[in-house]
Amino acid sequence: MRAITNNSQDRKNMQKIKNIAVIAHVDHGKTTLVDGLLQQSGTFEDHQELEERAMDNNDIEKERGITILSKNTAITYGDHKINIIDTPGHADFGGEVERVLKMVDGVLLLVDAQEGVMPQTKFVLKKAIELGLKPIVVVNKIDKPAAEPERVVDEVFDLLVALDADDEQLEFPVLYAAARDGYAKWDLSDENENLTPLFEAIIEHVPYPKGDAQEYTQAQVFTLDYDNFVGRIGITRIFNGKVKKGGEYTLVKADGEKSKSRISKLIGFKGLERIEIDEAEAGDIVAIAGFNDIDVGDTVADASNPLPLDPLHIEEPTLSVIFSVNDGPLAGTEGKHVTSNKIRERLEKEMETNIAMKMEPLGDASFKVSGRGELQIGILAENMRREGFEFLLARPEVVIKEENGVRMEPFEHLVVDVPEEFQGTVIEKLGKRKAEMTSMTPMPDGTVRIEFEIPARGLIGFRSEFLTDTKGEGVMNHSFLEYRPYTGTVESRTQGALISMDNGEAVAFSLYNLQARGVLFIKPQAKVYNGMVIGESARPGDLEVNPLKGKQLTNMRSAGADDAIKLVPPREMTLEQAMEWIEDDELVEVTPENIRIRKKHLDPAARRRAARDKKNAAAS
Ligand SMILES: Nc1nc2c(ncn2[C@@H]2O[C@H](COP(=O)(O)OP(=O)(O)OP(=O)(O)O)[C@@H](O)[C@H]2O)c(=O)[nH]1
Ligand SMILES: [Mg+2]
Repeated sequence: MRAITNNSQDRKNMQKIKNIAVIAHVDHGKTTLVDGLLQQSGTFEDHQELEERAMDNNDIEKERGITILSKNTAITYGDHKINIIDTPGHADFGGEVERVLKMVDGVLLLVDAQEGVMPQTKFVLKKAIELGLKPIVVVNKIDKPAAEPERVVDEVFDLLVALDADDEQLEFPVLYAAARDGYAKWDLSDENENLTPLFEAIIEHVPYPKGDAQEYTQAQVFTLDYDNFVGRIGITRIFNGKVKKGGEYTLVKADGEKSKSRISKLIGFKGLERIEIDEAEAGDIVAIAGFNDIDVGDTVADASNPLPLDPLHIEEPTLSVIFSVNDGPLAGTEGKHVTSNKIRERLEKEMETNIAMKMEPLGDASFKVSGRGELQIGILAENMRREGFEFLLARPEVVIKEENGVRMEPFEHLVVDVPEEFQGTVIEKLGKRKAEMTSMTPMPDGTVRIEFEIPARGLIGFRSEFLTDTKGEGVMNHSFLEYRPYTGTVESRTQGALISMDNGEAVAFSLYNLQARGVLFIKPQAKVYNGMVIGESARPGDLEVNPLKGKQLTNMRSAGADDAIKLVPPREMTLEQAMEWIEDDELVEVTPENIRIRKKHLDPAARRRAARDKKNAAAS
């Protein structure tokens, strides 16, 4: 039986909670701002040192300096508890942002005072506006010499108008900040002091959570975690009612399936720590253990009257890559987990926690993994190789949809910033990839900002070409726009591959001779095999070469002479670069120790046959 209580009376006793997400384009300073908020809230004891970008706590996040997974923390400010969710800014992890926006009542939208509104600023703000959230705009990095904070505020305003924001959303508060230096202020002429103005803005402008602690329990899982002692943990936002340690609840899955279980452990957040608690109520964010098959999107509901919340809908993946078992001659020599079963188990596990990705077994020991972009899929592959997996990756393909009998493909919004002298080349190259220019603006630092709409297919493999064409000075950013009718053939790599015709170890003498043919990917002594790609040819069309041809078999002294040979350092590609580089008839071989590129058909005769078949199929 449920006690009948006076609601307004109870509201007063409810903890004062604010739930916010920090959203922005990549690198605009979200995680750094969260550091500042953690530090200045007094959540930490004086002797506790806070690491830089403390929330980016997994290995790849630390190495690359980017946020991949959204994470939550809680701070106290005066008599308020503020739950903060730090989100990733890279477009490929947009799904992380989408799912957490439903868990908060307000957002801090950060915009770099120099870069201004970028593709992912649009994407995340659009999602926030659609959910009716009112942003607090934080113009960050105002310390940068080329900062133009006023221009940036205008850009945000124009963007909100373009996104059909309502009047209330258009009256967004604006603060000017340097997250790294730990201050925010209402007026550019104010002193640089601390983040107090931002704390106050959060308390004033973010609405209190709407739920009711006396209602039937409804909490929704937005992130999963794992603990060796208690097993799967669901991080949930409680929308109504209470959750108690030891209490029995019903877990309602997205498909409506129900199961009952007890909460074995209830965990609250405080700064970077997790603390065991006995009870939490509507409005709060807590972690729940005790449900073995808890998943993202599930509702933890009252056992006597389970009322599910809407499942989390997020945008569909736009890109897919086929993972398959390594069947090359070096298979199993470097990895621990190499079988189809192991790969399937690992991919299935990933799909449970990552609702922005999908996996489809294709039979013949291969699996189609779909996500938002090469980086998202590349990071999964990178994590797997670190765990000891070995596998092959095929060229990324966009996810094509059929709508009312029309073939549709994903389009992206692309923004490039390039020094003026390179704009001609970049526009020409993008034209070949079916991009349409939508605007061109000279920037204060002498570069030109050019915006395009481009089929996502056209972007595959473009980044490395772009960096070469702009001598590394160009900056490109893109994020998903929408599905549009299919645009026909898009130009891809023009250079052929240099293919090894033999098995063994590469010899310096022979690599030296091959350097004139193109750019090599390998060093002397690298293991090579027949059909492995060892470099990019300077010309179109593949070329079979022999990287083993040395003189050391006939003349001992040449081994010493080999050391004296001056070789150009090879082009070492990251997993994502390799994935973008390859063509349809090539694969990336990923092992814990190496990233190699190979032809799908290792045997030259089979390769020629496949090429002929493909040509005939295209002609008919
Ligand atoms: N000049 C300047 N640099 C800043 C400021 N705030 C952050 N940065 C720098 O900007 C870079 C990116 O900061 P992060 O906090 O990782 O940015 P982020 O938005 O969390 O990035 P993602 O999570 O990858 O989207 C780091 O090198 C920071 O030191 C600032 O106020 N001024
Ligand atoms: Mg970050």
